Amino acid sequence: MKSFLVIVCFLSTLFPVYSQDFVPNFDEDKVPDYQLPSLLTMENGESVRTKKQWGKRRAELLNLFENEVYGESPEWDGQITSEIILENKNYMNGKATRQVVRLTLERQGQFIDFDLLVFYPNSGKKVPAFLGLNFYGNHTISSDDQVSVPDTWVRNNEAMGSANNKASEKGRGLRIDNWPYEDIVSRGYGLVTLYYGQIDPDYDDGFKNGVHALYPDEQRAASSWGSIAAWAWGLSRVMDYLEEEDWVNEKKVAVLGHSRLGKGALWAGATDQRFGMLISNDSGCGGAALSLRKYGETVGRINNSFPHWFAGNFSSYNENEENLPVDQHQLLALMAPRPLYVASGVEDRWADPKGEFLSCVAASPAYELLGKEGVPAEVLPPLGQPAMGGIGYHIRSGGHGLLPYDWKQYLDFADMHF
Ligand code: GTR
Repeated sequence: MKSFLVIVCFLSTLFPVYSQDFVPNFDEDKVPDYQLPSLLTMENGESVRTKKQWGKRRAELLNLFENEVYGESPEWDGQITSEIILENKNYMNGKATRQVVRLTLERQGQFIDFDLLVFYPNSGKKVPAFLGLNFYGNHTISSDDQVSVPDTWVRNNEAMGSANNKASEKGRGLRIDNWPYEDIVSRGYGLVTLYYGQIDPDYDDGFKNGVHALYPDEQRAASSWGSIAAWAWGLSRVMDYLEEEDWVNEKKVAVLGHSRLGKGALWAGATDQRFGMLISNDSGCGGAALSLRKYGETVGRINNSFPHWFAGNFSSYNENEENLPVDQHQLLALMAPRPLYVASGVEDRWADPKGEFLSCVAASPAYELLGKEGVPAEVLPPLGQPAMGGIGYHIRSGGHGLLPYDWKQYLDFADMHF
């Protein structure tokens, strides 16, 4: 009996059980024939040939993604105040400043706090910076206990020391490899990160908590903002703050996100053109991967597992991708002409690495129209051989994760463009 259980456990790591009625396709031969919705044809049938026409096409596409996929986020009409609650100007032997900055967003008597963990080089110059949400709290990116553990809702994860939706000291420092601030600062960049659950806790509560609570009178509709849009909206509020800061070059802020937060980073780039570079790490379905391929995670599967991530309308395309008026290459094109990097892990089949690459290829004509290079590869590049143009892409060995290899490429890509 014991050996039977061991075999079952071993097999389930090779073939994860997703749900009784969903069998993901991981077979390239079973990818259906599909035709992507046209990038450079207006809804009225006109071809897009000029920058001006692209401006109109971009607005059409943004509107479709807002209505059908992520939901429309409200305009910000509140106040943001900031307070430095921790500062060390002699961090990394004097090379860096580290801060915790609390942003308080206030709107019509409702408040929410975002705690930013900030590192920047003491160069005395305005520097480019990476901005990204983290999964388990800022304390996971700090080995000293000055950076506090979040007291808001956290996903349960034994390895990260969170249980009963509470974070704990056990997670301290465990994610420093995912956020290698020493390398980032040594190469002349700042890093700003915050815990994503402070913006919107990642569970279905009917869109009442997190930043949704700043809009208590909002009438929820099938096109209202889901959690991915809320995380993206939160990134824009951080940008509001960064625009006022002396140490950062606000034209050179790269938003980076992994997985669900990669979906959020892309939506932030689509809705807010102040971000100067966008980086999607293993974002998969609803991120960089093409939905029409139905490889790995599908629209139906993601909406069933995470009903709060997207606009309600997105679920009308469950097992009905053919009727989606947009696909994700058009989302990537909304970043143009700003530099965009998409990265995959070869074992991360759930996120459809090939679909992420093909999406970059199909987004490239928008870059070319705006005088930039798209992704400089026609077929999936070999493992560990990044293709870097206006769009960068790599597929590396290994699975789902934000790894030092990924960061090395992002830093090189930022050097190339910033
Ligand atoms: C998975 C989800 C993916 C991806 C991932 C993550 O469960 O199916 O779309 O977002 O979570 O965020 O780690």
